[in-house]
Amino acid sequence: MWVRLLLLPSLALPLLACSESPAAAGQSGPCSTEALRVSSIHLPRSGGEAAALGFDLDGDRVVDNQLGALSAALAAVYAGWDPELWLTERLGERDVQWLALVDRCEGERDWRARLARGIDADRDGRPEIVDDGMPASGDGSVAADGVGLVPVGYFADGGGLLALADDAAWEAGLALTVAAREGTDDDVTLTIGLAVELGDDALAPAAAFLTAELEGGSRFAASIDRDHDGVITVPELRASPAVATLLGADVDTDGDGDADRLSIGFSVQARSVVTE
Ligand SMILES: [Ca+2]
Ligand SMILES: [Ca+2]
Ligand SMILES: [Ca+2]
Ligand SMILES: [Ca+2]
Repeated sequence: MWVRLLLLPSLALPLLACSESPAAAGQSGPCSTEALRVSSIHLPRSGGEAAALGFDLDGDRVVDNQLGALSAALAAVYAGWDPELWLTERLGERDVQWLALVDRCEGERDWRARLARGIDADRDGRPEIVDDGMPASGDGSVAADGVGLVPVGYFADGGGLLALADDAAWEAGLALTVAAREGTDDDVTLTIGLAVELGDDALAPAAAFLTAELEGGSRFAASIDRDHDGVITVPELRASPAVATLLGADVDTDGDGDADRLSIGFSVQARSVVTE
């Protein structure tokens, strides 16, 4: 389906934003880059869905989606935990500009996918690319081994508390893995996996969410607030045994035998966009 989408853009997507370039030696046709803007996100709602949306990012034959499982667990405990809702709203209002760039050459199975951070400083609807990481590449349905920009702080923002356009929300995730399929209309569904650090800045919205739940009488949140000051800090969150298990690194991205990053897997809807 993906091949058909990209080889017949004039039928499927009349407004495709392709930049054509001449074929290089050994390639069978012109190459193009299609820019897609992420318009909505879907995070796992259950352990089973976390497994279904995850990839094996480090080649040990175990599907990796630690943060997806954590988000599903929080959604099961807290009715108000809905980072998917808040991030999708910000993507829709274009306060968060998140782009996927897909490179293909006609007649080739090889393709590459990048996950980029954009801004639209002049608000003309055409985003400027701030950072496009390193491409994931593959010769079939899945492209792997890239570095992708991901607004992971918004994934930890279950209550919509994060300041808009927060630079600290973005991280460069390793082991970027992407699968793509054409949707029912002009949308493309991308399933994405990568390995992030989830630094203190990115985790802060989750602490703020639990502080708000603490005020609402959550016993789980009270168990995390060790000094009983009514505020859950990031160090308190990391120190909680229940949370620490799910915040432990689970993927070995540099092959030294020790897990060094946290995996996340999810899907997004994206649509062609003209970039500057
Ligand atoms: Ca694995
Ligand atoms: Ca612009
Ligand atoms: Ca505290
Ligand atoms: Ca390692």
